[in-house]
Amino acid sequence: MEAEAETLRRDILSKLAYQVGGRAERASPRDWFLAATLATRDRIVDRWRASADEVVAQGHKQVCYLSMEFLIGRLLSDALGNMGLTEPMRQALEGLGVDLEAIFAQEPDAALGNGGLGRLAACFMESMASIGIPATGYGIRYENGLFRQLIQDGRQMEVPEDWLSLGNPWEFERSSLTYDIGFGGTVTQDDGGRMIWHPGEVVRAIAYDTPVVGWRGQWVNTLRLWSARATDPLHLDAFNSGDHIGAQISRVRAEAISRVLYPGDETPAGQELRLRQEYFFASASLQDLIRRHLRLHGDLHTLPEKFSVQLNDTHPAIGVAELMRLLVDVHGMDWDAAWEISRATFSYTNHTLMPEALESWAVPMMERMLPRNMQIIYMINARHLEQARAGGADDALLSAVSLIDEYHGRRVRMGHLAFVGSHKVNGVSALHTGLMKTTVFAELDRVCPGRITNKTNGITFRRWLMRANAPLTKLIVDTIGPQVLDETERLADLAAYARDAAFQEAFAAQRRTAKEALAKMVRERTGVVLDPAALFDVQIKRIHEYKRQLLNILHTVALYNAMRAQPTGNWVPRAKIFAGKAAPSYHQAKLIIRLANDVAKVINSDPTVRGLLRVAFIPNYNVTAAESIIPAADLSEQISTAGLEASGTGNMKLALNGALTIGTLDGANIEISERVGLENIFIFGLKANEAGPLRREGYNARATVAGSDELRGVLDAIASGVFSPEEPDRYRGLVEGLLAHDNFLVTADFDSYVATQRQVAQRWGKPAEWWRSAVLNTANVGWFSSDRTIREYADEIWDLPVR
Ligand code: GPQ
Repeated sequence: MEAEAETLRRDILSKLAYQVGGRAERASPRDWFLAATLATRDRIVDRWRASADEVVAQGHKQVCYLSMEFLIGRLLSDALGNMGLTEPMRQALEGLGVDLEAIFAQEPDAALGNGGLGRLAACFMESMASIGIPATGYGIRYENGLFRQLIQDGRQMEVPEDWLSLGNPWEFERSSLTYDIGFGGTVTQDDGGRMIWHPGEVVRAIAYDTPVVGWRGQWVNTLRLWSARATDPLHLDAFNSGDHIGAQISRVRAEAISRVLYPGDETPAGQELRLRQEYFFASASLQDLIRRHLRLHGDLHTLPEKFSVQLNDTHPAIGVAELMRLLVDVHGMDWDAAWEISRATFSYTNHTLMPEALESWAVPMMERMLPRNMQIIYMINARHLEQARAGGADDALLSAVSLIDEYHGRRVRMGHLAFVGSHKVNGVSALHTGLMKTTVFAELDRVCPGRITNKTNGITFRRWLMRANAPLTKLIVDTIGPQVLDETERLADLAAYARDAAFQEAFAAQRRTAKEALAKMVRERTGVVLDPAALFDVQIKRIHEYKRQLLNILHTVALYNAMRAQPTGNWVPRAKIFAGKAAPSYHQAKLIIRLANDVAKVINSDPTVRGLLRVAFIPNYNVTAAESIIPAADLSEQISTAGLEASGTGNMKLALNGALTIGTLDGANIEISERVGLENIFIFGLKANEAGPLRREGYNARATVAGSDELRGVLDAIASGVFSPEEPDRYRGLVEGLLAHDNFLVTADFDSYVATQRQVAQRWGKPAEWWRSAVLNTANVGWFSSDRTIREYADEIWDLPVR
């Protein structure tokens, strides 16, 4: 260890001098971060090469994970932890008078994703490296990731995040690894009948590689992100004749492709850019796949034996048509062979059933932007429909399974394209997969039976327990031994200590420390003072109507009303903690953020409830913030309308860290409840088989409200301006909307939610019972490791032996 720290120290100084160009006496924390990261990266690179060499030597099958989003967050602490270098690095920096935690804090949070879908991709990358599955994550190197959220006067403001502005020490630019991506133009046929596409515009994709090191540093995979460049960046004539901006127009147009994560798609221009992004990264990744396969194995007919391509949602689904184009048009394969190879290579993960989130592209736009791919889609569809008809499908069934939606102005259904082009299609929790078979993909399931399979999501315990919560990890290791670090199912051994008073005390003490740290962070960021002894009631996730932050706010107001009516009652002190971003164009979600902040302002300044109730909205929720909030949460809010949350993964992180869940029987909550036991989780509300029909048939909120004094009191307070005295009507529309069409059944579940929250408070009042349940949560969620999820993908989808 000492020797390791000493070599690290020397390497850091050398990096500082020769790569960062700094001097130890004058180095800024940022300089130290760069030098320390470069020294760490060197140690990963050797194993990276060894992993790559082994793949070549052994001819291993490999995974390509195609995802528009990789919400990776900070990497240094993760890489050091997996390499077993955290302590040597701490010592090395100490010897230089530098604090490791301060260096960690220098790293920008790489937010190349929006939420759960992107974070899942990041957890999967880490698990594949940890298990030793050869894999490449393919995505886009956005110059600006997810926006930074500011809360100003209670409202969300978005400012661009520039994670690359000070350089990214993790990545390697591969300037010679480039592919040309065409757009527009025309299609002709040559004498031999081959189709030739003459694009009207060509954009170049350049690879940037980041190593992804697994647990114990045994295996290293690659995250390969594409950046867009113009092939002809400057029209020199125009520039020299004075048109300095016009001369660069093609560069600006090309580079827009990798400029921002999820550009607004409200406008036709926005939709076009989004489709350009999707095709750009799918085409570059598949061209790279073909090059790699040919180099290693020579013959494209063996592609599915050597590579599996996982489509993370429909964002890369255009890849189905693109691989056909590459195989047939570029590599001269016949259609049927190409189709068989393509389908055996692809599989598709669906992450939502919500109709507005299912992608479809207008046929005229596709024809204009991707004329050859559109022809191929027609060809795929013709054969698919022919097969379905031969299997006995009638016209109604044919129109339901067609890749073209003829009812909404001719659109390509990307979910259908992904489904038809894949050999397996998976949902992300048992409930979600079941609903896929009875709702969105019911007809496709009839026509292509046996394709749908479940793969319940998971999370990497390295980041979400070992790194985010080192003190709890230490307690666990001290109690049940270090094997748990390698076999997460061993957590079950903790169950024996659930009633042990000394263990409970240690568990609670650890949590107390985490809560003090969070209280400090909340105070610094919001000015709100939280009492670490209060019950920390936490809802952290994207702000979305179906996730029902509104229901939580209504409960907050109900508590406030009740406390004010009876200030000397026997109340459990609570801190309601919210965090999350709303899509910039999602007005209703932004209004909910504003309401949470307005409610916080009034409650936090009311002396009647001081010491009883506090509300905080933590701005700019991201992976880094999650790492400090999760270890401090007592109660985890997972309260989506049943049937609408595909899985959830925050629910797993919070339970793993010992929070009790209050939740609906939705997504993975169901599987969590089966594992932790119904006595250790608070389940409430309508079930999916009740909520679904109610939403479809039309639910009458007014009748419910008329029957609940408590709910009426809450809605009246909000509608009449109690929380917006400077603008009393601010939330009148919101409340009236809820009464007129409560799409997400907030009012329907209100009474049940409030009653269940009372049970939460009662349990909190009996610490021995609360901590027993908390320990049993940690003990029983070992199955939700993304290592388990990835092993299931490897076994049942990728046909890939796990070593
Ligand atoms: N999810 Cl469709 C996203 O984060 N973004 C999306 O665009 C879609 C889904 C989430 C989903 O809402 C969660 O329930 C899942 O746990 C998560 O994907 C990962 O599967």
